[in-house]
Amino acid sequence: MKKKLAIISGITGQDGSYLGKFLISKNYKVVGIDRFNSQNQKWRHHYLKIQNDIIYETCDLNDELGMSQLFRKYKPNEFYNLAAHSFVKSSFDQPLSVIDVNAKAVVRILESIKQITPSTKFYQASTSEMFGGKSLSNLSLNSQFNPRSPYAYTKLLAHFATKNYREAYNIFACSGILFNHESVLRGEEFVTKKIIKFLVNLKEGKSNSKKLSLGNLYSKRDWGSAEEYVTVMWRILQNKKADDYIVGTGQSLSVKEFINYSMRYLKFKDFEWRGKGLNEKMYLNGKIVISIDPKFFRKTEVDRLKCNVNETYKKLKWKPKFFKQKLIQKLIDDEYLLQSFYSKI
Ligand code: NAP
Ligand code: F7E
Repeated sequence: MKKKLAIISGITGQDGSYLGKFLISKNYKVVGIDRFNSQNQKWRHHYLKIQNDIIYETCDLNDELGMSQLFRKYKPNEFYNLAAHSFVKSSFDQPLSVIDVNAKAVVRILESIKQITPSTKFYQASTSEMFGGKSLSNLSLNSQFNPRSPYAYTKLLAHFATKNYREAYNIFACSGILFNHESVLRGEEFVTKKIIKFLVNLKEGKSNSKKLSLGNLYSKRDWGSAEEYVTVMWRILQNKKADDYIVGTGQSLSVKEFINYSMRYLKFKDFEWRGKGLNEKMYLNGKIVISIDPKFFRKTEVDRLKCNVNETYKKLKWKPKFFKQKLIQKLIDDEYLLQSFYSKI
């Protein structure tokens, strides 16, 4: 039987790397879109040992001609649009370039599908950030959107464009509204990776790890596993009908709770939090190890996000295995494995 062909944009990122690995294991031919300067980002592919199984095509998502040529050349069965400016904090500093990649480029891809390969199934990486979130209740597809960053409002445009191409042109275009999902391959600017890498180094007595500065300790996130969530992206495109989906764990933790669980799993004793607001600090054996730096605060924060997991289950017949302590334990165990992998090469 002929292999299915999938194109993944954002192949060098956390999700692109895990999705590439998963689709290769499903016997797909995987074409990954990287950028000219992506070379140093291939570390994830080396770690997952997939670099020889991916056909790399270098093309910026904003390169309209280059992108449309990829559709002509490969006529993909599936296209997973994972490329994005994905860091919420820095999206405030460069809103116009965020609009280009997170919104306009998505409409161009949908146009290419419409004009060149209308049977290509399309997955759009939508996000729980679109909800904004002051809401206390669990978020579902019917919840109100209230984007609070350039990242979120550009993703919302792409989300509605995906829906519109589905309804107006009958294209198999789906959005997965995914809540935060983490892994050892997460970029180091994101809070879970920042905390876990610091604490593991601290535990191991590495000299570069004496103190960590963080922003808002009290925002709450519904954190799941990236390795698990990429399998859901694939499931979404295998369903009979194109639709939108919401994917989370139904559990949320504050940044501070995330740190406390991590400290306990790493068997740190004698740690305590003292002070309030900008003066809040964590002490270990009497010494400050975590403090607050306002430079990590967002101009407009999303205070809490929690998914209505019943909706995830109802529409996808899928339940997450990793959340709360189990997720944190995996992130820490995997951080040790990653560090040991790199110490040997
Ligand atoms: P990530 O690690 O930051 O990866 C982003 C990818 O986009 C990288 O491969 C990056 O390439 C690529 N990219 C950025 N700008 C590009 C451009 N102009 N042209 C081509 N490629 C470009 O993000 P992730 O965590 O894997 O997330 C994957 C997708 O899911 C993103 O769209 C994100 O917004 C969305 N999402 C993520 C989460 C989450 O919790 N992880 C939740 C909901 C939605 P380089 O390596 O060259 O920089
Ligand atoms: O922040 C707080 C910060 O940057 C999480 C992206 O994948 O998930 C991700 O977006 C929370 C925020 O992720 C620091 O203020 C405190 O409340 O890890 P983050 P994010 O902004 O939730 C969504 C679903 C996406 O779609 C995005 O692409 O942690 N926080 N102190 C901090 N955050 C960071 N980065 N650094 C700190 O020092």
